[in-house]
Amino acid sequence: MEANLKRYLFLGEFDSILLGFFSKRGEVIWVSSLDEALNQTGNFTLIIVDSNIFKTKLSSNLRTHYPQTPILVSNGDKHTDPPPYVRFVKFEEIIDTQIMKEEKLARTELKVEELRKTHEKSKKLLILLHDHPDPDSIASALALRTLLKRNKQTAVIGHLGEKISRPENVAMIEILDIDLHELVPEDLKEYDSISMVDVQPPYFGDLIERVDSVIDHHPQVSKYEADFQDISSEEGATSTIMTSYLRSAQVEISERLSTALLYGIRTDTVVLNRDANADDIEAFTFLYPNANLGLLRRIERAEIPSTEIKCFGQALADHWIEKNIFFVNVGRVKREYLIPKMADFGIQVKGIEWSVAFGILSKTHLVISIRNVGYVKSAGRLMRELFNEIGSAGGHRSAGKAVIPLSQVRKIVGSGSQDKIKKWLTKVISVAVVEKNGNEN
Ligand SMILES: [Mn+2]
Repeated sequence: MEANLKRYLFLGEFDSILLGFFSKRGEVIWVSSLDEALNQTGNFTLIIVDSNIFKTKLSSNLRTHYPQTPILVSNGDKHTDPPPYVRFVKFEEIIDTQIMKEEKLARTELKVEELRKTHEKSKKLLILLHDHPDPDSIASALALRTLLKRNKQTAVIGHLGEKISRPENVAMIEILDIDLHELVPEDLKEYDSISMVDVQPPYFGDLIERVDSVIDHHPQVSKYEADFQDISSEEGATSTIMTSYLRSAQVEISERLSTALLYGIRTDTVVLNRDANADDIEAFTFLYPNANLGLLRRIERAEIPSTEIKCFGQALADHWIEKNIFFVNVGRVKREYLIPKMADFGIQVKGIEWSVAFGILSKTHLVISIRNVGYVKSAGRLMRELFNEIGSAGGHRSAGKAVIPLSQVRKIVGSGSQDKIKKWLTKVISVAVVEKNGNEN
């Protein structure tokens, strides 16, 4: 007998499918009584007992006779007081979960077909990101390009707005060698098809007349036209949606793309902590073995320029706490990322449930970044409710952001003085947060 041949002893009634699965793994011996089970020669890899005949006494008999063999009890309900060496396994459930997964992927493949058709005729496609591209949006764009079997020439990844500044994002672009184009509105004419990932048309106001496809995980806020729309707001990252597209279409995911998507999921869900669901975890687990963790570490360790350390110090000096909300005025900044970085910092302060950081960017806009601890999930909604009328606002459940032109701010507070802005924001945000807590309790 081969040393590594697996032998399975089945005792009781079993579905032929289950027996079939095990016979593919090794030798199956199927008996109907305990006596027969105890009369076998040789050893077994595993003993599987039918739940209908399972009794503690029966398992201890088997245990005495085959002291080295673990015992599984198939299906049936969990025993109230299971003997320590017996595992209860619902085989039907395991198979059911797998079937569901395959079914989901098969259905996703139909979507992918539709998406591919949408852009089929395009000679020059634009994959458009929001104005401040983050790892999730960049990775999703790369994934879409791969999914559509296009290259740098036939599918350009671009964004409007300013050059990206957050050190990790700059590092991601450099280390993964991603060609991200800074566009101005006139450039849009060059493209015969537009796809938006990680953002939806209303974000751009009236700037973009026609969008062919939209793939996003932010909640849908208003209606718009697009041939293909996939808004899965239950997912923690657009990268999760794109990973399922690639898997369902059986497209090979390169090391570079795996690394990018993994980083996208990591950052949007703060290492699977914020707004992550089972799909995010599944996508993460799938990508992990194929990603380059060395590159990831280099991206994440991106240094903050020493000249900017001073800004952090100055900003922190100007903080206050009102109703468990941490506020910090970052002041005038050249690079926007300092503001969300400070909001991230504030949420770590003991006893804090919300953290708000704001500052004035390139002398023209007030940028507000907000975080909450997670169980009061409505940061994006809060930002929209408060600031949508006067600027652009939105975000996830536990992280939100608003960008408001200073001209609008002046209309409300009378002047652009930082003192007045501080008072105004402290008031509107603390009132809204208290109201929200009231509603949800
Ligand atoms: Mn995202």
